Amino acid sequence: MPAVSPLRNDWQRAEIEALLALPFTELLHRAASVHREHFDPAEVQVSTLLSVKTGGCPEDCAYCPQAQRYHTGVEASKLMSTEAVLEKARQAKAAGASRFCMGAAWRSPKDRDIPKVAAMIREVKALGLETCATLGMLSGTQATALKSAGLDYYNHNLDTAPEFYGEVIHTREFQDRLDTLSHVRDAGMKTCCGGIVGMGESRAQRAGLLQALANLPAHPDSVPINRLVQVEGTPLAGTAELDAFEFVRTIAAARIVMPQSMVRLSAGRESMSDELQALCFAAGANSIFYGEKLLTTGNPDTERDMALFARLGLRPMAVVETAGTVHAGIVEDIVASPRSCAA
Ligand code: SAM
Ligand code: DTB
Ligand code: SF4
Repeated sequence: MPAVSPLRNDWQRAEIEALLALPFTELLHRAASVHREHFDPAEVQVSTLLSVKTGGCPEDCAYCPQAQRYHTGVEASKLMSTEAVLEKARQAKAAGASRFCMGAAWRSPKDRDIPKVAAMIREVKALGLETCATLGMLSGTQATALKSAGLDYYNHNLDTAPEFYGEVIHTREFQDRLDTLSHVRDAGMKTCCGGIVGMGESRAQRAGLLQALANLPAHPDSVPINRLVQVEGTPLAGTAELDAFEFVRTIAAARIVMPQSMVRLSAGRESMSDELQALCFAAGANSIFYGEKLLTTGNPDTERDMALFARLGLRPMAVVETAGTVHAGIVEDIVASPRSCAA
């Protein structure tokens, strides 16, 4: 067996299904071993989210409380001012976040929105935070403009397996997502790309999501695994809840198929016990969203997270400035060997 797991982008569905079907402790052991090849398992990257433009979205994503067409009680608001965003970013930094992610409930930004978002990015970056944005579909020109403003990461999820996608979203195609990701990579930004589980998909379809992520031209730098937050008024409210061990299995398989990526334990943490979160960290999750709110729904409060880190002996990953670029502390060797696959 090689000392370090090779980076592959030729994963077969059956291989990932076989991982998901391993005895639980064997799967965790394998994932934990892969985790240690590239990371200090005591370090967790910490990102804070802010909804800079909430609600009123024209899309029909069946999980989303911000879609205009569902009656979820989320009120639509305009794009926040740069000063208001900066205040939140300062608070996030003071609370210990290393990355600040700005989300907008857009299908895609209008060209006239880009300079406003670019100003936010420039100023947040000047605080010494890594920057991330999630604004919907991007054109190549828009991606380049955001990169020039200093955007480090762009979050755009595949959300689910290609064959389950049509059950969840009808207003844009799976291929549109691949196209945006390709614009983001071409502009030289890092990709944050994952999905949601617990939407009624099968285990084979969870394997399909992981296969689609791992077989992208480059593994996403960051892979958010969201557990569906069921919001009253959305079509997915009332979906049978995913078994907790199945969720941990998904995290473990993500760690194995994308060994150098940050696997983020994302939405859904608020309703998870500390013990379940600990299992996720043991299975190779090494990133979280931190702060009382995600975009419109709740997240554990910072005191609870800090207490959990202390109980588990985990540390927030530091941010170090190198040659004008901000990198998470322990990823220097990864920066030197990007996650493009040899194949
Ligand atoms: N509008 C942009 C877009 O769709 O790309 C950016 C924001 S959107 C809210 C970002 C991601 O949040 C979605 O792709 C989805 O994976 C996740 N998300 C949204 N609602 C969620 C929910 N109720 N539970 C879990 N994840 C959710
Ligand atoms: C991601 O994968 N999860 C985050 C972030 N990227 C933008 C969003 C989760 C949203 C959960 C529902 C809400 O708070 O509105
Ligand atoms: Fe709109 Fe994004 Fe929500 Fe879909 S996930 S409805 S695109 S805000």
